[in-house]
Amino acid sequence: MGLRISSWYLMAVRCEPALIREEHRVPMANLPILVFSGKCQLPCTVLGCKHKPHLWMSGQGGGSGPAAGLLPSYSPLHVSCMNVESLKSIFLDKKDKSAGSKDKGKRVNESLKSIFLDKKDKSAGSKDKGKRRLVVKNTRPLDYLLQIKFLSVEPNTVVLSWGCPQRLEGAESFRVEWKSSKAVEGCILIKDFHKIEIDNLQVGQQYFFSVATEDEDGNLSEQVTASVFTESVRVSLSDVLSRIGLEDQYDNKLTLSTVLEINHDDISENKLETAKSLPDTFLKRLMMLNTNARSVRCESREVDTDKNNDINPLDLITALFLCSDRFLQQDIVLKMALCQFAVPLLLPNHETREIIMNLWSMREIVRIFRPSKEAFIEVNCEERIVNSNFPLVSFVRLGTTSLSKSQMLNKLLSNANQYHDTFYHRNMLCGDAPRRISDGLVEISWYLPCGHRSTDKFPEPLAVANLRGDIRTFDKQFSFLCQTSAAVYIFCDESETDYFNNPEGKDVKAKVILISSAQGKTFTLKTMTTEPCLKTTIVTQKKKTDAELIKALQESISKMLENCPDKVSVVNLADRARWCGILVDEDSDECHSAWKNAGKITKRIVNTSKFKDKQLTSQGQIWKKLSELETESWRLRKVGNQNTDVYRDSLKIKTEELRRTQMRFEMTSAMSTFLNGVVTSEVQRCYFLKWLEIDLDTVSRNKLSALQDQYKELRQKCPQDTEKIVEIDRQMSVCSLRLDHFFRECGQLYECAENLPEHSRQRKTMEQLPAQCAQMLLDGFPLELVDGDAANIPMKWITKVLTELHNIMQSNSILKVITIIGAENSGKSTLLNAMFGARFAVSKGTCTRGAFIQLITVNKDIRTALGCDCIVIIDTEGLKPNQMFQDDYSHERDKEVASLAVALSDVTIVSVSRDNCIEKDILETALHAFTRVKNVSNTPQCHFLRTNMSVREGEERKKRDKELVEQLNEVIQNDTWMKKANITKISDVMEFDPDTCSWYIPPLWQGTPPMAPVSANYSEAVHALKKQLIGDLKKSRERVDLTHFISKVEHYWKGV
Ligand SMILES: Nc1nc2c(ncn2[C@@H]2O[C@H](COP(=O)(O)OP(=O)(O)OP(=O)(O)O)[C@@H](O)[C@H]2O)c(=O)[nH]1
Ligand SMILES: [Mg+2]
Repeated sequence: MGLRISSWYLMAVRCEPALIREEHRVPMANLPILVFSGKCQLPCTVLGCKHKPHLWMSGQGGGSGPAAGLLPSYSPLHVSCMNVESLKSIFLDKKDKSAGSKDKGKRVNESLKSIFLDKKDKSAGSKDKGKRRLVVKNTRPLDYLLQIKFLSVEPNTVVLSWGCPQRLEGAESFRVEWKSSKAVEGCILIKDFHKIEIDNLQVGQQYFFSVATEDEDGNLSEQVTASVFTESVRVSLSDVLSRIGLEDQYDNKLTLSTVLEINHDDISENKLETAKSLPDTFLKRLMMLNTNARSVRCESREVDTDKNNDINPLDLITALFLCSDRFLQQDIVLKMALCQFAVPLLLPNHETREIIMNLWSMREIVRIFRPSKEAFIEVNCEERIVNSNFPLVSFVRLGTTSLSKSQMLNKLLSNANQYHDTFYHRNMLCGDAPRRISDGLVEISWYLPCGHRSTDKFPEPLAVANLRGDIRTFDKQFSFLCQTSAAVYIFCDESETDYFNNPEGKDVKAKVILISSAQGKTFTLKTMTTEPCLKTTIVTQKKKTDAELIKALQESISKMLENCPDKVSVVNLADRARWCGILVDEDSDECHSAWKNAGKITKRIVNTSKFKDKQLTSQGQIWKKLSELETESWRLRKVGNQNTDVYRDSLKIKTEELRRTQMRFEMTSAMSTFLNGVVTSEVQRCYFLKWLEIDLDTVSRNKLSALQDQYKELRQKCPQDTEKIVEIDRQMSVCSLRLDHFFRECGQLYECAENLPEHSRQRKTMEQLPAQCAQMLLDGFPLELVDGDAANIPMKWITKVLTELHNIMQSNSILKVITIIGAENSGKSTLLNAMFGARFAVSKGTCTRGAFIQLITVNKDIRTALGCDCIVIIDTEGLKPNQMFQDDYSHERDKEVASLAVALSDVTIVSVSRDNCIEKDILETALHAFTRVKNVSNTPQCHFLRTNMSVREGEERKKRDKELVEQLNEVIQNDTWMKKANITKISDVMEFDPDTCSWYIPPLWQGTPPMAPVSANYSEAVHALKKQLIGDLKKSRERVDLTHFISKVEHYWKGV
């Protein structure tokens, strides 16, 4: 045991309790303790060492801040077995505090010397020390020293506490001594505290700990002694990671694009045979929004019945978070929230002993709900959850409990007839397996009302946190929750309440309620106060059953909600976390500077439409006009009797004139900030784009959300009122502002840049842009292929981006294409996102305009089997059956886009409709899209899809399939245009087998949103469809690479 202070350069020590960063932990053995003055609110790096130093001391020059107080003559101070609290108690001699002189430094040094008993000194039997330790004068009985308690016992560390001697008066210290069966290991004197953490112990060894009091004259009381065995198996983070095959990912983080890669599991039946397949299986299922994703266990366990060999899903999730990059973490959290799984708020890292708060990871969650006030006026709240201010209610436990806290919480938060396992609990698959790395995890979830009294458990929203593990071991997490929650509910046994006798300066803002159980049989709710002393007040009678307890909890929370509790947002929680010494996931330079850059753009936006006019000048009317001229030169709709060549020439002259005007536009400040944000390192660019996406959503949401509601309502209630529908559609287009608008601008600037002087800075930047944009596609961002507002493809730009992509892929860019077309707002984008983990925009009203592509790479192992290196997914604008006729042919856009998508695809999905009424119209429009490209492309494989529809197998299904074929034939027979094109049967335009290619996708939600998770049936259907589509791709023989794809895009777009 190395109790050793190797040098004595500590000067005037000026620590204030509030400034101690690691309040309840011991500085790890062999770590230097640096002591500074001033406040450290943020985790910091000192001398290249991150977050390790926790003590503060004024340096020779005084000053404040982490670096300021570092002693120039500092050399490592090795300390073991020393709780910061105790060190603090030594330093904080009240008399010393007021002083500030060299003398004080001396005194402290002396004090330190007397306290840290070096092992060498001990063994040498230094006369003085020997005396101090052996002379026991005035031995007092130990009745006032309560029993020693072991708060946590780990392989190398033991935390013990002892009672508070009631009869002790004045400053008296405790001498704690410990020895193994072999020898005395260490001894320490501490003051005012009754708890200590001792580390560097041997694994699986018996230790004897004794505590005695020592008065100012060095008189010792009798000792109280207790013994304990340290844990024999050391299960470290790396052990768990290597068991599940993530050992390399701790340093080399998993990324979203590797997770989305098409691999073996997508083409064959995947069997979960070893623990190493657990992460992949969990992630694949989660990406498909499978609510059973967490229930994974490897099959080999059937022979192996020892539950200790199982991996607890909470360990799996913790490991995955520790091994994923920030962007994958964000995606995991988003998908977990859609599945209504609780998400990690405080993530422990047992290796580094750091706790990380997830704020960035939660930034993408947006929820729609209806609190009582809004329910009254029948409007929804749509909010980004990290910014929402809700009361936080935390649930923790002291000791062990017979009932599952998490299961209890699930029952508490589930609406009637809609039970859902928000928190994973011990009665679920592998939920009883030992938790090796996830104790100390704090998860968060939200209860959000839908505005119906009969359904809602609580009329107001609330955030619920759940700490895994015992509060005695996870004091930091517990303290954080006590400071931030409106209420903390503590599950504990009646016999354990003594624990709260000693609050140790905890800052408790929350109302604390004990759920006190008598041997796990009955439960009583008691409010608890610790100031001035522990006092509990019973608030409920004894509850015997779970149902009774849940009712009592529900009443207790409802009452709290009625009393206007303090509210807090996740963003506020992060501020508090920093203060408590918890790291926050977005505290990195890259994230912060990206946020600042994005803010430079968004803070000047007052009106989105005006912003577009002023800052995104190259698009808008001029690009629309250019597009009209360009498409007219291919389609010749208005040529009339004119000579086509002459007509084309006249269009060309007008086009060139407009381009010249466009070129004269100056680069705007918003665009130059945007370009700075994009032309940079990959990580920084991803942060920037995500921040900008979030900020743009914030500035446009209110107006857009109301329009989307109106649009949806009109579509459902008055579909015949096309004039109004078109007007709202126009307004949505005017006020929407997304990343796509900035990339559109890039496209236009790029097309103009070739006319800029060769060495101009702007031209140079523009020339880098396509490669950055190609990398963006690889990072999982979608790219706009057809601009939905101008109904055109910026051909030069798209060509360059895809060529760059081809280069990045080192020419291994053989691709196959899956396309979706069909009824608007029928869940097409939602389906693609669930199927491939894509990020296509989804919204309540109409949303996708034009067409977007996303790239999914194929794992090297199956490239030969699948016959391609990547898959391009094309999401298209919904087909509008009753569109108003407009002069500019914009009503044709959806059909043109659909035709292009069909022509490019190997497999096409046609989403028929969620509302049966317009099914036939959609079929007709879809068939037209196939007809247009009949002669220019191969006939693609086609799947017809009805979303939001549960159809059982058997007779019902057969009947429906038959109806579909009949409808298709009917359309073909009655359609004069198709007749003219010589189409008489389905197989003339597509490959379609009604037995395998017609699909019924069950409703997305299981129950009533916002508390409804995605339904397991939806996810299963999506999974089956994905397997089928990939099987189809395998069959398709065509081998086209990106360069060829580009020419196809141009060819078909001009031809449709
Ligand atoms: N109730 C219910 N809602 C769904 C279902 N599928 C999708 N949605 C919701 O419907 C809305 C529209 O979904 P999108 O995926 O944007 O539909 P889309 O077909 O891509 O829409 P457009 O691109 O505008 O044509 C979203 O709010 C989805 O959450 C479903 O099966 N049931
Ligand atoms: Mg869509």
